[in-house]
Amino acid sequence: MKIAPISEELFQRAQHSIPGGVNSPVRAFRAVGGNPRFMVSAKGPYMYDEDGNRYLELINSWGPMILGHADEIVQEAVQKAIPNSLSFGAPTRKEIEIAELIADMVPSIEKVRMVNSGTEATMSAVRVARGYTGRNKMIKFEGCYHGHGDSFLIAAGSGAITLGVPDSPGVTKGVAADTLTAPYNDLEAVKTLVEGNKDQVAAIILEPVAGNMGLVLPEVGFLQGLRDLCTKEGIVLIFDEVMTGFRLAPGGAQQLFGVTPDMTTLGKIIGGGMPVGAYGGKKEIMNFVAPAGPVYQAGTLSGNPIAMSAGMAMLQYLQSHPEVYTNLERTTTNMVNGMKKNMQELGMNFTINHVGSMFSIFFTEQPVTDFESAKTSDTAMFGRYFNGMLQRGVYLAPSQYESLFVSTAITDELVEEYIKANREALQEAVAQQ
Ligand code: HOZ
Repeated sequence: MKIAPISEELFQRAQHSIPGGVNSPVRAFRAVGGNPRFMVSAKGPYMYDEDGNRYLELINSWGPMILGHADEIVQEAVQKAIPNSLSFGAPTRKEIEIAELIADMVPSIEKVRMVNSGTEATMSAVRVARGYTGRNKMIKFEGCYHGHGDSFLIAAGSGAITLGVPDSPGVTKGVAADTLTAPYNDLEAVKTLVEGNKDQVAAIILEPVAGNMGLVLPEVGFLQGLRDLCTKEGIVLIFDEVMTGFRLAPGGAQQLFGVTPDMTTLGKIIGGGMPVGAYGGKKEIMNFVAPAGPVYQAGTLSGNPIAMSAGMAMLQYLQSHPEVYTNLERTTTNMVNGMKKNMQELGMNFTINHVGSMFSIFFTEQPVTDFESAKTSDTAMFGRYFNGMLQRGVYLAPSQYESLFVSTAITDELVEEYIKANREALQEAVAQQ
């Protein structure tokens, strides 16, 4: 049984100086009840909190820690870079090297601009698509989350759904009018929107595997259908691969599914745990970005030397170790199979969505293919299950509407421990019904 009085005290204290006590909403545990744990360190598969509790963890900083925490390869690269100053605000060789590496790994990217977060990447990519096409509107999908830029906070996933504010106050009517939304996996709905807004749609943006309404996979033909539609209508197709980039394959979901967008946004793994994002794509589009072209975008800390060193070490490792992806797939499949067996034995309603090293459990009997079906999950059950896992030393995403991420630090023994904790936590959650 994990008790956490120091974390509780810190959370109370944090309320006075930080909105809601946290710097990113999902961390506040509001959707699952209880108080967030305040972390002090992490190594390999474990995080350690202020109270001395250890957690086997499945969020991995929401994706970046694909090699587990405090991986030596990334840490050494950072340590080597630190003595040369933390920031220059002037170009470096490392920025060229990482741009070349990204272009080599990600099928759609010929040129790339480094930024500081996934949010910056998506905001900038849509601006470039608008500048390039001379059109204003954008299509996004219900339950997809592309960071907190104004135009994305319409029918948004992640913390926005978790807190019940998918359409955030503070977004002007004008911005909202330029954001059109369609259900995920509904190609016909997208065609109707495009038809009804002829020559006005600059971009279609989506997570090629959605990870912010829980994990939702693209149905066969959906990505290719969008690709064909965008080509026909002169619309810029943007894959938001902030979560899936370098995670589902060295070249991301676009490599896994064999569909190449016009632009791609990246984050998380690309920084090896440092705050990095990037957007890139075809040369003819990226040449619209200042100073090559007229679409303005800039950043004092963009291409930061420490962040570039961490990212470079991470990406080089992943490119030269393709077995990472087969090993992660095997580990995750074992976890998923163990969970399915547990839930079948308990006679529970469930759907588990899984691809590569990402998965989500939904407590519903129906397949989860979009935001509407994701919402049929029993979120009260999820909250009890989450807390049962936490008490058994397993840290999951504190919301139904997130994906879990497996790292290479999860060994076969840890898979067994995880499945055992899963069984006990489910039994408890069912008994508390
Ligand atoms: N919205 C992020 C995951 N989809 C959560 C980020 C965080 O709380 O760190």
